[in-house]
Amino acid sequence: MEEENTQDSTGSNAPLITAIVLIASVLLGIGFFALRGSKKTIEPTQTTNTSVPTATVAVAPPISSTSASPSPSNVVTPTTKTITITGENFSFSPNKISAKLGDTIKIVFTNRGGTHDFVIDEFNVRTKRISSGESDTVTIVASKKGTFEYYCSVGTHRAMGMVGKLIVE
Ligand SMILES: [Cu+2]
Repeated sequence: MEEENTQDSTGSNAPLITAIVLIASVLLGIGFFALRGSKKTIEPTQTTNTSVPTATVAVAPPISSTSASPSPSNVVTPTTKTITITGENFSFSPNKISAKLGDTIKIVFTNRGGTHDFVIDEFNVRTKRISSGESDTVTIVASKKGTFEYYCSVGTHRAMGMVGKLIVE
């Protein structure tokens, strides 16, 4: 009893029990409060962190609406065209072809003399090496603007002038 200085020294048991219950509940309350409070006060960065995902979520809808809006405005209809190119020793005919950005070009490469192929490095296009009288077809999607060289990769044919130009505009 002497050690419980904070209690009223009335001597009866009832106030003591009441005091213990009170202290217990107060301690519980304090503990609960401390737990909740510590989350808020010790880690103020959490408040900042939680606001960041909220911002990300808020940013997300504009992205989808931005990506959705170009689609209707994309009225450009890509076309598919077929171009026949003839190869011989040592040239292509025609040696210049053109396309619009986004076009799909079907190249029918026909060989009328020697062994040749048709290659455009920038579009990863390459026909088989074909002999005289044969033909092979490749498809180019003109996904970038510029002037690209097509050539024959057999021997030194490219250096001998077996080249042409694909112009995408
Ligand atoms: Cu060739």
